[in-house]
Amino acid sequence: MTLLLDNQFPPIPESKEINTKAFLESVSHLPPFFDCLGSKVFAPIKADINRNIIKIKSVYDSDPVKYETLQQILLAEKSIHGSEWPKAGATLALMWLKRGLRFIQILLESLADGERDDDNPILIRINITKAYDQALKRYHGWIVQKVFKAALFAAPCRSDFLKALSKNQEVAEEDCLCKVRQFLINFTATVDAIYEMYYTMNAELDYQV
Ligand code: 0SG
Repeated sequence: MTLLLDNQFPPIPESKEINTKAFLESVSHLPPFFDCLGSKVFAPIKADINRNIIKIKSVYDSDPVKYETLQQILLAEKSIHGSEWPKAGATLALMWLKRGLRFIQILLESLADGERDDDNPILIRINITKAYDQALKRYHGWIVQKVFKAALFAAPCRSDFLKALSKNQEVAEEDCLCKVRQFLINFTATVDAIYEMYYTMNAELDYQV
């Protein structure tokens, strides 16, 4: 999988300031992963995440020194956008992207923790639903919740998902989950730091789409 096993997120420093260039490099491996999931239902999700990344990248590319860290982007945009902020620019894109990242984190944690639906142990719907309920549902109105339900039924079964995580090679489940746990260390620290930054800077919004 181009997403996980070969592309660990870098560790974050004690200051918890996240380097924008390194972050963009890490998240750039997420969209291609959707092509391994085997259904066109995931195309809008891939497009949404791609749009978030492109928006953050275009701000960064406009002045890599000024926007060296994600914190610097939020601070600068707060003064640039005035009363529109935080519903503007890369701040808005990262607000949504971090929710998708939290979804991925919870999904992987749930799989690594061995959570299963005893009635349907070959499926991962229980893991996906847990991630959705905790990371995204509160921000979605009923139409988008219906899109989620469609995506849920198109989701690959457990073995195919783990295979996709392993670059479509057959690997022992426990080996794959071991790598997932390793991946989650820096990934979770990064997502937590972004959430903390939004909380500290009062940049989190609670509306539904
Ligand atoms: C095994 C895989 C299972 C997958 C299950 C998928 C579950 C998720 C299904 C949800 C489907 C959501 C589809 C898209 C929804 C979008 O409407 C929302 C809101 O999007 C934001 O809206 C944009 O992202 C913003 O873009 S911006 O860059 O230009 O700023 C902006 O347009 C904003 C509108 O703002 S407003 O003007 O109103 O202020 N997006 C989401 O909810 C994020 C969905 C992320 C899903 C991540 C799933 C990852 C699956 C990974 C599997 C390993």
